[in-house]
Amino acid sequence: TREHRFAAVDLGASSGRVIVGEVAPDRLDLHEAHRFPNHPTRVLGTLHWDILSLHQGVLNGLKAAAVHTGATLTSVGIDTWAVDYGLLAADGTLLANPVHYRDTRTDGAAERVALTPRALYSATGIQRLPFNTLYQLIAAQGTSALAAAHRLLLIPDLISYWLTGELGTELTNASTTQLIDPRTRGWATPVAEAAGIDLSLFPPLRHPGDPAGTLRQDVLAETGLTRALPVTAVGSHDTASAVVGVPATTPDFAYIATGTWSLAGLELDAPVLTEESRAANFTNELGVDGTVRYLRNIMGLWMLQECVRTWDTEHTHTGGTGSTGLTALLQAAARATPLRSVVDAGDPAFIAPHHMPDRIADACRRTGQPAPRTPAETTRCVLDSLALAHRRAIEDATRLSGRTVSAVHIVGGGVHNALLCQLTADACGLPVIAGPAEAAALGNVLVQARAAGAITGGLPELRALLHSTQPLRQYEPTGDHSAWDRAAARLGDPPVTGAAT
Ligand code: ADP
Ligand code: LRH
Repeated sequence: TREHRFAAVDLGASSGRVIVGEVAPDRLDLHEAHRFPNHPTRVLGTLHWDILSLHQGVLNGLKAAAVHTGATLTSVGIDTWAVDYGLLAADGTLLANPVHYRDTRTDGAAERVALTPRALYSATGIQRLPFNTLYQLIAAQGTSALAAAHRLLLIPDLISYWLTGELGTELTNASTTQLIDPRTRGWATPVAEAAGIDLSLFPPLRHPGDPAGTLRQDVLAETGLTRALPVTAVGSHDTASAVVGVPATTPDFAYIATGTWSLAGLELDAPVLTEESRAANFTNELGVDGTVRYLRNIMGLWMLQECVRTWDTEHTHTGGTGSTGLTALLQAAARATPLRSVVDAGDPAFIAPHHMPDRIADACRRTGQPAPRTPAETTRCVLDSLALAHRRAIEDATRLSGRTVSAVHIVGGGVHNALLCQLTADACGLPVIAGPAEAAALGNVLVQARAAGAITGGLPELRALLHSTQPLRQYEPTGDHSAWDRAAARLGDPPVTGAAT
């Protein structure tokens, strides 16, 4: 059989990458053509994405992909983090540099929506996170950029526009705006009206697998790609692509996409819009092939990244942010006292940058636990806390959806963190299947490959191909399970065994 090659552009909050996937019905090989850092930049007090440098990273990545494949790519797909956007003038000019979701301009914006939290949840199914696009747009009301805007493009749609000149709004990512009705999978017009948001800013919706234009001449010239190359819409929300990239072989699985965030939950066929679900802050984001990503956002490895950044500037931990420093830190954390102190890794108080070790220590003191003293102790606290939050999310998701789970899949950068994977297995009392780390890029490649006819089938078939081709590692639960109940109780959580029935 003939192989096809696809370029997946996958922009994460910590790094961007362009990955080439070589696909045949029984083969799936990945090659990382290019990886580049993603450094947000504060200007006049506002935290921005450095969007032009990210776009240059994409161009450099496509150039590297062209070299690697001898310019034989079949198509390109783009996924990035959710919720953020760029505003365009009528002539297509970017009116302002996109703002980072961790910027504090959205503080208090949720309180300014003229809808009750209950009405908003039953209309959109989206969890309350301060940076949902809805709240960002409310915070931006009255700014000259929004007043002048002709179009609003979510980040993957903006990159896609710069590559092709074509406008569109991809559905999986659009669902994170909190302006989509998960039952109709179309715009939640009453919500937009109540919030004073003009939905005509969004170009028409497109779906994963739809054509999204062809690379512009200037992009071809700059990247050394030779012929009019199609861009295919994929699950352009990185988490949508990562969930396609879960190598599950049975339907009763939970997933945790671990990177900057941990996104922990279940794949469902229909949204859960109950009051209990709202109170538990579960989200119903839209997935590929009509699915729903029923999950909760957990702070994820961001907490550790920010600690390492702080220690580095203070010269407390001289290992550096590179992978050697991280490996040494994780080895020390593995030897630290288990479950000495835990924090609520779902607490939005950890969203903003800066002073992460202090904020963690404060949270421990507030809950009557010893504050971690060393980088190893702090790291252990973060990983124990993430494992505990993973367990709680999976328990809550199963209870609220009436589903059962026999295994937990971990995908994303956290796959490289064996301690986190083992602690998650221990906390959940379930086997953890770890891998692939580049699940978002793989999900991106698979949706392109199916659109191009290189492979066929639904999500189970795509996942079977992942399962048979990608290296995976299984972690069995160990240790005293009740220790996790006792740790959870320190945060005020009821024992999970009781909650699950
Ligand atoms: P994102 O897509 O949000 O940018 P990733 O999925 O790339 O994030 O995950 C990044 C995280 O993965 C890092 O913060 C780090 O904690 C973890 N990670 C990556 N490589 C390693 C490694 N070699 N050892 C341990 N952890 C790693
Ligand atoms: C992960 C992610 C997550 C969103 C957050 C803003 O990269 O897309 O699903 O909640 O970024």
